[in-house]
Amino acid sequence: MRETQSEGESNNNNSNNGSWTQQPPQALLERLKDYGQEDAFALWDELSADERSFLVKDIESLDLPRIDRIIRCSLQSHSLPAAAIEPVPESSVSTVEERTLEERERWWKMGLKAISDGKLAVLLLSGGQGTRLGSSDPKGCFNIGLPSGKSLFQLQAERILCVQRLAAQSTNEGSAGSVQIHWYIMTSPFTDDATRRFFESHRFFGLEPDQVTFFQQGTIPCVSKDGRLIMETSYRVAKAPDGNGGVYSALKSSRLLEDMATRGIKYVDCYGVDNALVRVADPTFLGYFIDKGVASAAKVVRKAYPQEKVGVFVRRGKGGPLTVVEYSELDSSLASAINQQTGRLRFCWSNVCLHMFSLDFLNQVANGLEKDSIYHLAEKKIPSIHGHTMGLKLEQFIFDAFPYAPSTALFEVLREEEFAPVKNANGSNYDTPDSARLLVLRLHSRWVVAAGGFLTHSVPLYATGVEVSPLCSFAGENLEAICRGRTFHAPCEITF
Ligand code: UD2
Repeated sequence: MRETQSEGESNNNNSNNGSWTQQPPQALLERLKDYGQEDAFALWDELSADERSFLVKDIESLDLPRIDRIIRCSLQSHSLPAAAIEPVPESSVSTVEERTLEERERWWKMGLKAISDGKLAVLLLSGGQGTRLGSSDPKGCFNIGLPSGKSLFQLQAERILCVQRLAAQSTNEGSAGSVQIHWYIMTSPFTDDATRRFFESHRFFGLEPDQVTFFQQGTIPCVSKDGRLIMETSYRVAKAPDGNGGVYSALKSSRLLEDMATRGIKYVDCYGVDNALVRVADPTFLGYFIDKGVASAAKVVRKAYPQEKVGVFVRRGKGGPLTVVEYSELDSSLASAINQQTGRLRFCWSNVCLHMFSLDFLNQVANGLEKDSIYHLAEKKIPSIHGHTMGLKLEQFIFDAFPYAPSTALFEVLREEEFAPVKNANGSNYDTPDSARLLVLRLHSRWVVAAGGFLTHSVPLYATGVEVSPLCSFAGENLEAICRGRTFHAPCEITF
């Protein structure tokens, strides 16, 4: 396992080792005044010497010109009317309906070949705070209650192991041990330590430790609606992760794009941790991506209902680039707009945080970051010296990069096969560990029956059912030898 830290915040070493006079350092106070942020020192007189030292170091760690530019540009941009959007042209979407068996098989083989050639890396976005789930642990640690009790991290690690095996078998040598997929895992200060400890305590779920690289995304101060820094305590600025779009600057500052190039990586499969059905390192998606020769691609599902909390792919203006409008920013009338010809939602292709990028494109994005000062604003309750106060988190989104892609392809997948979000605590109406578990068990039950197995109850009961270990099967393949003619009783996990 390799450790890298993103520079994230510049270190400025002119603090005078903490022995403070009665006044804040004048130069620093003047810099704060330049940006209207002198209130950060408002409680100076009440602070102890240690607290004063901490506060000065905290302020010095901020790249004030950059943060000021982001706050101003983002607040200004937010007040402007949203640019006109159009549905994506159907020609941009590879639909399940039109996909032939020959194509699926060809893409699967192309993907396995590229994986066996070491050209694919996996990039996991795991810096989010699982506040909606009600768990203080990183989301990947979450056990959704499957018969195996496996966490999301373990399910994903075992899918990587399965693809490695399939790729090795697909090559002439067929040597099972020769294929290794490198797994880059982006954490944040809120998830890093617990994530590393979880992997170590589970011995990396059977992966080689040195095929996993953890790196941290940056953080950015939380601000009031008029752009002032919010103080979490009297000597600490409130900060939050800079959004899953912070991955680009984190990859750059951790020098991991060079690391990928050194490993011969050409393609990066990038996904969100909180999807129990995510097909990590999906050979079919990779084969499609290579076959289309695009720089970026995303898996999409048909939106289930207008208010579903998913981004939707749109085109900015006539002939404009593809991008995503997040659910929190899509006008409700547009979310409900119906295509009169088809009767379907006008904006129906949902982003499900399943992306594929060429390494060249990631380098292009990472080198073009400076000009990107517009962050999304999320209105949240922020812990502050005045208790929880309504403030703004500033985030970049992973899909903000799509408009810079020379070409983006959308690959429809079935939500019942590949999208089981784990967002909200059990008891909520949707996207809970219970609903995700049910989706997994229903899919696996279909796999077992299709492979000639029998189930003592065909549709999983609410609580449990029959689970297929990712070590056995990635997408339902190779189950005949295990299942044919056998009867399975819930709860159970089918494994080697
Ligand atoms: C995300 C998508 C949304 C839809 C939905 C489906 C984004 C911006 N939005 O919405 O369009 O696909 O998922 O479930 O992708 N993360 C980080 N660092 C951060 C914030 C988030 O790594 O600073 C990760 C997080 O751990 C998760 C993923 O990004 O793996 C999405 O997290 P989210 O909860 O911010 O996004 P959500 O569910 O609101």
